Amino acid sequence: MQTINPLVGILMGSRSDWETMKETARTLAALGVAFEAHVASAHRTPDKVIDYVLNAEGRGIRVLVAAAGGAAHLAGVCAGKTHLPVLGVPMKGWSLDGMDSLLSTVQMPAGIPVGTLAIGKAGATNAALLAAAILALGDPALRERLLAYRKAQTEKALADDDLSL
Ligand code: RP5
Repeated sequence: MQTINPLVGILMGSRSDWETMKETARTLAALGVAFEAHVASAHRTPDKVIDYVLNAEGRGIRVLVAAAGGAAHLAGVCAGKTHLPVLGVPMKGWSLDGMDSLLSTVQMPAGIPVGTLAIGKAGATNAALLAAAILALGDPALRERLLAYRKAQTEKALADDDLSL
C-alpha cells in the first residue's frame, strides 16, 4: 500500500508480518506522515529488497522501517545498502517468541547501524514515532503534530488513574 509522496518505507519479510506492522502504518497515518508498505524478504526475494533500497532515496524515502521474524536479517541487509536511517522491528512468535528476531535484528556489526525497537506491536508503534521524530527535525508542522500526539497520550494516561471498584 502507498500514500502520496511517501517519506517512510515500511518493508516486511512476509505478509504474515502485516498484522503487526499495521501499527506502524496506523501511527504514521495518525501523525500525517506519508508512507508506503511492501512485502520483501531478505531470503525469499533478496533482489526485490536490494532494488527497493537502492532506489528509495531517489524516490523521496527518508526513513526505512524493516520488520522480520526468526532469522530476521531484513533490517541489516537494508542498512548495508543505504545510509538512510533504518529502524528494525523484530516480529513475535516462532519457537523463541521473538528473541531470535530481536537478536538477529539488533546485533549489527560496527559501521552498519540498525535502530532496533521492541518485539512486536510496541516496536511497530514506536518505529513510527521514531521515524516521525527524525522527520520532525526538519518539519515544524510535523513537530507540532508529534507534540500533540504525545500530549494526548499523557492526558489519557493521567485520566486512566481514575480507578474504582
Ligand atoms: C520471516 O519469516 C518473516 O518476516 C516472517 O516474520 C517469518 C514467517 O514468514 P511466513 O512463513 O509466515 O511467510 O522471514
